[in-house]
Amino acid sequence: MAEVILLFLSVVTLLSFPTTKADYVYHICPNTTVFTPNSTFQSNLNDLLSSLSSNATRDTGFYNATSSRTPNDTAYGLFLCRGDVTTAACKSCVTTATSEVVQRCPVEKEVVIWYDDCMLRYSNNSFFSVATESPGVFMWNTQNVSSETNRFNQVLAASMTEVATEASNDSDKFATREANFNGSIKLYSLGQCTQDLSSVECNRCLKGAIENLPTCCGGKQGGRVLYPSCNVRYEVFPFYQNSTSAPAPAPGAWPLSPPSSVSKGNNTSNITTKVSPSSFFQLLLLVLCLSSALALF
Ligand SMILES: *[C@@H]1O[C@H](CO)[C@@H](O)[C@H](O)[C@H]1NC(C)=O
Ligand SMILES: *[C@@H]1O[C@H](CO)[C@@H](O)[C@H](O)[C@H]1NC(C)=O
Ligand SMILES: *[C@@H]1O[C@H](CO)[C@@H](O)[C@H](O)[C@H]1NC(C)=O
Ligand SMILES: *[C@@H]1O[C@H](CO)[C@@H](O)[C@H](O)[C@H]1NC(C)=O
Ligand SMILES: *[C@@H]1O[C@H](CO)[C@@H](O)[C@H](O)[C@H]1NC(C)=O
Ligand SMILES: *[C@@H]1O[C@H](CO)[C@@H](O)[C@H](O)[C@H]1NC(C)=O
Ligand SMILES: *[C@@H]1O[C@H](CO)[C@@H](O)[C@H](O)[C@H]1NC(C)=O
Ligand SMILES: *[C@@H]1O[C@H](CO)[C@@H](O)[C@H](O)[C@H]1NC(C)=O
Ligand SMILES: *[C@@H]1O[C@H](CO)[C@@H](O)[C@H](O)[C@H]1NC(C)=O
Ligand SMILES: *[C@@H]1O[C@H](CO)[C@@H](O)[C@H](O)[C@H]1NC(C)=O
Ligand SMILES: *[C@@H]1O[C@H](CO)[C@@H](O)[C@H](O)[C@H]1NC(C)=O
Ligand SMILES: CC(=O)N[C@H]1CO[C@H](CO)[C@@H](O)[C@@H]1O
Repeated sequence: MAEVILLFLSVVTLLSFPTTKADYVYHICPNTTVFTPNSTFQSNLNDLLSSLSSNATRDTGFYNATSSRTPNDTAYGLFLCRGDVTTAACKSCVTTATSEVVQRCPVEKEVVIWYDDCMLRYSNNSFFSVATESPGVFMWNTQNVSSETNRFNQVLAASMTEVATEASNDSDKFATREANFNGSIKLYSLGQCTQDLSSVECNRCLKGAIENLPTCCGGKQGGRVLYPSCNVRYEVFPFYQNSTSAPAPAPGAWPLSPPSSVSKGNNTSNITTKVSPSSFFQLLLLVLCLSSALALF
């Protein structure tokens, strides 16, 4: 199969207002590996999800679990909350994820679902401690960097390198960085790995994600690369809570953040070739359509 399927959709990311409902971002569950309804695997999966959900109050924001009746039908899973979210927000996000995932992926064995505040992953294959960088989801802020693009890229690259180093060595595998671009614009960067990874694996995963930023998000004011084992994001507005300052993003500086776009793909080089001007144009149309559809609600 030489064709990589690119899926496009639009999501509206809101500034981090406290909301009760978790903001869904994306999910991936190929229908190539499915289980039989009411099978042993399904029972194990149900146990796994309730175990993850009941452990969502842990203050590390991470938990991995295994559920096994017979050796062949083991379900492996984990959740990871963004490093800055409160325990209450983490619990709420994981609760939402564990209940919604069975609707979005009712019979699939290999699943990753991302929300703004957390992610949930499970599989019938053991995946703990190994950095998984595929499949990946790319998202970018549709606003362009309007001037000094080269210097913006330099500030971004420097911030991301620091984030990767710091997150790899952090006990929670999470780091953020705030950098001045100029007097009026700051760049906010974030990187995080699942906590089952070693420093070395985490660093490898983050570096791989960061290498994709120019491809997915070059020239954009914001971007994200989401992998099953790690993720990075940058924006020119604060999208995370800074633990050392009051969690009150200045709403005047940047209005509601614009829609982001998502593209999913298997392999970087193929993404590069697939995001051609024509598909980018279709993407813009789709973003516009979906944005207006979302505006109806
Ligand atoms: C899997 O998904 C593809 C594309 O969404 C679809 O064409 C195919 O019929 C699905 N296969 C099964 C077994 O559901
Ligand atoms: C997981 O499921 C897939 C597809 O059903 C199967 O090929 C694979 O062997 C399973 N893995 C394990 C460890 O049983
Ligand atoms: C699975 O179990 C549920 C409840 O036990 C039942 O309603 C459903 O018909 C079963 N499905 C299959 C495919 O056996
Ligand atoms: C995690 O979940 C398991 C299974 O539901 C439970 O036995 C365990 O006590 C939970 N741990 C915490 C810290 O809630
Ligand atoms: C588990 O899988 C192995 C080979 O994949 C098979 O020989 C064995 O019978 C299976 N056991 C059960 C309980 O299904
Ligand atoms: C961003 O730049 C691209 C190419 O330079 C252009 O096609 C697009 O319309 C610009 N987007 C915005 C929102 O200005
Ligand atoms: C900062 O950069 C932005 C975008 O390049 C530009 O619009 C703005 O005028 C700059 N501000 C200052 C004080 O240079
Ligand atoms: C982690 O910290 C140690 C010292 O505390 C340092 O030697 C090492 O280079 C750091 N690793 C990374 C990946 O930054
Ligand atoms: C948090 O904010 C303080 C002051 O506003 C700043 O000095 C610090 O660098 C910020 N920390 C991060 C991780 O962005
Ligand atoms: C969680 O992951 C670690 C590897 O990082 C593994 O050793 C441990 O057994 C896993 N815990 C469960 C309950 O599967
Ligand atoms: C990604 O592509 C590789 C070949 O380059 C293939 O083996 C793998 O199954 C693909 N993964 C997915 C999730 O499509
Ligand atoms: C997964 C996939 O489709 N990979 C393809 C990416 O593109 C190269 C050529 O550019 C192919 O050789 C790969 O098979």
